[in-house]
Amino acid sequence: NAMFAWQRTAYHFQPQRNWMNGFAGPMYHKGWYHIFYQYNPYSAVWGNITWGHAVSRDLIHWLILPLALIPDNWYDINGVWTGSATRHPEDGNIYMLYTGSTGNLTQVQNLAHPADLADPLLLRWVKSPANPILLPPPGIGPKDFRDPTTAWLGPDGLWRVAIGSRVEKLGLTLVYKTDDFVSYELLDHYLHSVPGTGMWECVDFYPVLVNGTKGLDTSAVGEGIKHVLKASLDDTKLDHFAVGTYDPVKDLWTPDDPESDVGIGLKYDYGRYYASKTFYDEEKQRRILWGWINETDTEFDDLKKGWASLQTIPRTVVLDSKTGRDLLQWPVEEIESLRLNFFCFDEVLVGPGSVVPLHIGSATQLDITAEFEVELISGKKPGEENRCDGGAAERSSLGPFGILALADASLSELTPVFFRPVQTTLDTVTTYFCTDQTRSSMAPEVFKVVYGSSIPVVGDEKLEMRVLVDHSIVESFGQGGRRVISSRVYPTRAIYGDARLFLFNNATDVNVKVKLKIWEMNSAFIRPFALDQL
Ligand code: DQQ
Repeated sequence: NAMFAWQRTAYHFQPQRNWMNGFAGPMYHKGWYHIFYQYNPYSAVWGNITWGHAVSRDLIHWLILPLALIPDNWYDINGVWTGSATRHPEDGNIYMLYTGSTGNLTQVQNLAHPADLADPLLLRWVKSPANPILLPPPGIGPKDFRDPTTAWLGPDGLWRVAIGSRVEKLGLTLVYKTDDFVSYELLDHYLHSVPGTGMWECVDFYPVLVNGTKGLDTSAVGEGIKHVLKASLDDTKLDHFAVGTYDPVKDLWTPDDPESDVGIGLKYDYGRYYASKTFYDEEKQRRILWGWINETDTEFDDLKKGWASLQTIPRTVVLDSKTGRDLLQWPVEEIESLRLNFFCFDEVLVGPGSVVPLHIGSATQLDITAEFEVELISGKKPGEENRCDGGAAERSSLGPFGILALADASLSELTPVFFRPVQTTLDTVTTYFCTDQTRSSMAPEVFKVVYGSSIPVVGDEKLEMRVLVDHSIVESFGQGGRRVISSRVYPTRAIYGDARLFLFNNATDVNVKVKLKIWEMNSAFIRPFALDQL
């Protein structure tokens, strides 16, 4: 539909038409990255959930393959829902576990295998004759039992699979043991649970190095390793995580900081982001994270345009060794292969209350890195403060300042990504990292909110952000990815050649000096693959 063509992204993953939600079963196989996605083949709204399938050599350019799993058995007739892949280290077999929604909407777990492991594209999938392999256990509601994780191997030689659930408002993770992925034993305790958090969807559980940037195989345990537990909360529609310690003998995970437990502490992304999933990329020894960016316009618009939602740029994820409690998410290095024209600004001075245009031509496809140096204007003293809530227009002593992405020349549309340092006591400053969508679109019925969070600034770190702009997506990484905000915006004027980039400083008492590196980004190749070309 040409009417909404400018909302299509150029280098984020999205099918050509129809509805998509979260990823399932990402993995690397014989030179190809595979992703599967929740897909409605018939409409731009959720329903008829089927597994779309795409492959890539580099996580950037994708060939969209035929549907991998369709709802065609009683145990998944209402939908082939989210699942995860496990590769057996000995026989190389791939065990794909997924949730099926049955005719009466009961959630059951099922198993599938590639029909031919020698096929690098894994085109055909076979469902196990043993399906369903798990039914909701006693005490668990039939609609509260979904999204099996990648399995990890325990010290007793048995595999563990975690499945998210709840008992009333107690959000929790069940653990099953298996040696063949067909018969399972439910443990008599939860891996973890948090009161008041409700249903845990798309649970993810994986090890991270305390010191180091390499990713770890999902089964890794031992010295110098922590474990991340993530749940997508049905109640908040956000992905919450915490870093903690896993006891592989007792199969218990404990958060390092109970005050900042799963669901009441940190989030992967403070913008529009849900149903994420990681996998271990053995090829490059890194853990890769993807999340789903749902629309924030109306269902009516989605039906008109004939498609809905996208995926984030794949990000590596590691523990932040400086704080020990945060994660650092960063766009995979392969994204840099899309960089075209380069613009470098050594030191742009942005005085209090000013906006500075950056003359870089069209600003719809960009990779921006910006470093901010803040200088108190002599004689001034930092004053009364607030946080993200007031957006980019509310002035305070030390902020906000940042960039205006997807802005038109007259600044009638703009999406500010900014820092707001706040003097909390005489010698403490708390900094907030935010994206203000309130003026991102002249269209009436789209989300107009300010996203954000406080962001730790450690030692003598400069304030720095990286922002990926892609037509209707602004994906922002603060302090090396310690905080991330994905924003879905719908400019009507700041499109194609009319989109501009500016710097702004709405602080009253500081000058800001900005160092920038900006690349115009090429489009990625993301197309259906004509199999008759094989
Ligand atoms: N969506 C899937 C479920 C999952 C939810 C169904 C997350 O498996 O719990 O499409 O958005």
